[in-house]
Amino acid sequence: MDNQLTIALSKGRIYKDTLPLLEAADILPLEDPSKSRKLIIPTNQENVRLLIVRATDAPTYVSHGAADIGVAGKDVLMEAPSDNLYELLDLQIAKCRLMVAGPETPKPHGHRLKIATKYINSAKAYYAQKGEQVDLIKLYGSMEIAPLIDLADKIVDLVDTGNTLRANGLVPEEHIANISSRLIVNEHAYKTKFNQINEIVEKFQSAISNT
Ligand code: PRT
Ligand code: MG
Repeated sequence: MDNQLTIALSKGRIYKDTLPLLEAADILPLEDPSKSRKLIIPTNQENVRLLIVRATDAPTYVSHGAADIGVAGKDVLMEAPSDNLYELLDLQIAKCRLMVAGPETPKPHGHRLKIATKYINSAKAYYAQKGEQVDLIKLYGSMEIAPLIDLADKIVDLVDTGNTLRANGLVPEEHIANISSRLIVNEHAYKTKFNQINEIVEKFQSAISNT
């Protein structure tokens, strides 16, 4: 019987914050992905392995069953909803806020508001719900630059401490959503590997409520 379990997660803050939860489930990675170049990390449990993927790709691996379970930011799940997966737990990690931010002293503009963001769908939904017509400009990173060089009037981005905004003369203006990471599970794997997955879910759950 195939009792191999594959867990997709990104390195960086999600890995760092998921590690204590994995430990609570007695899953101990045999290598540190921040030091290793390996993208498939074995664990102390022979049949459990970690896939180190881009944060935005974790739901794709789980949706297609290439990973059985995974960890993904709510920002990623909101922006590109995936089929064939359940969002089982709010892991209460990698928390931040999705916000509108703009220059401390906004420049007057005679056009529709231009918003630069990598969260096009979330921004579109937010402004539609406000009944405001805006032009959206897709960027893949360093959004904070856009208002400084007049590519856009404002940005929609994740904010944690606010240091990145401040360093670029921007201020948070509107709160769109609270963000945290979620445990996602492939629907088919949840049936065929229920006991194995459910044990992890329960151990994660009690580790979360103990913090
Ligand atoms: O390369 P890519 O960015 O696609 O993915 P990644 O593998 O680098 O992922 P990572 O670690 O950047 O982000 C993974 C997840 O962490 C995101 O999907 C969020 O759910 C969550 N998270 C929590 C954050 C932040 N906090 C955060 N502060 N993701 C990004 N940031 C960035 C933000 O975009 C901005 O540039 O940090 C900056 C703001 O931080 P402060 O503290 O200066 O406000
Ligand atoms: Mg990043």
